[in-house]
Amino acid sequence: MRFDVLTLFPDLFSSFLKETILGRAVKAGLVDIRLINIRSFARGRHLVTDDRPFGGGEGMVMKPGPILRAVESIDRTKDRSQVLLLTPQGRTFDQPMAWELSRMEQIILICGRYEGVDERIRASSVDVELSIGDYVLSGGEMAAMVVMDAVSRLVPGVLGSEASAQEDSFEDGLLEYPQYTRPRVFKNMEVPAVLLSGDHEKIRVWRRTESLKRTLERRPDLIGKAKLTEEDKRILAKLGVKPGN
Ligand code: 9D3
Repeated sequence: MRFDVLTLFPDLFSSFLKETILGRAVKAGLVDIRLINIRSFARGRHLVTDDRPFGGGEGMVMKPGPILRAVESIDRTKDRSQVLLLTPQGRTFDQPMAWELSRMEQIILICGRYEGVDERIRASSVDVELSIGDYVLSGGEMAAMVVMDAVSRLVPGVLGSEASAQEDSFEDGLLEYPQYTRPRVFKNMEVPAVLLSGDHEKIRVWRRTESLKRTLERRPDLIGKAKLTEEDKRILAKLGVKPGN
């Protein structure tokens, strides 16, 4: 998997790439990340990358030329290659999209700054526009890191234990059950006895019940979309949820 990141602030990525699981994947040769400074494709004495919006208004807009030349400088020998624009107007990134992107060979991420990028970049150079959620960031870099993190850990071999990606919360559409480690008593709070019982079947059912309870309470919107087994439906019935709900 290869990521080409187009940004005005490549330095923002350095600790992220050094310190995370992605850094390890890069070292292991499973992921290749190239940072491309859009400014190096600007022209003129001052290497300007932004300009005032036609029609007036606050702030600055990223000029199309430098971004277009930066995209065109990338070798796209890869078969499965996509250009993503990180923008508040994009589709909200989620786990199914992360899985889809993990099947790509090359992902080109364009990080916007200022009030946004010239509209003609969308038409000429972008396959997909992505947002990471409904809040205001000051640029696309953090969003690009979020996408790279979520996608790369699904690439075979990147995660330490292969099972974990599949076991994750959101893969079955439910929130995770509560976790405990030592000490057994902390601030007068005990670890639930079932977890110390050694009865693996009882533990499995308790965890599944807690997952369902937590999802019902905190994210009722997820229950309808979740992959529920017959056992889940029995547990939900016991929790007072009517079938088909
Ligand atoms: C406050 C400015 N907004 C109204 C004029 C527009 C605006 C422009 C540029 C708001 C944010 C940004 C910068 N954000 C991103 O580039 C961005 C983003 C985000 O802000 N939220 C969630 N996902 C993303 S992906 C890229």
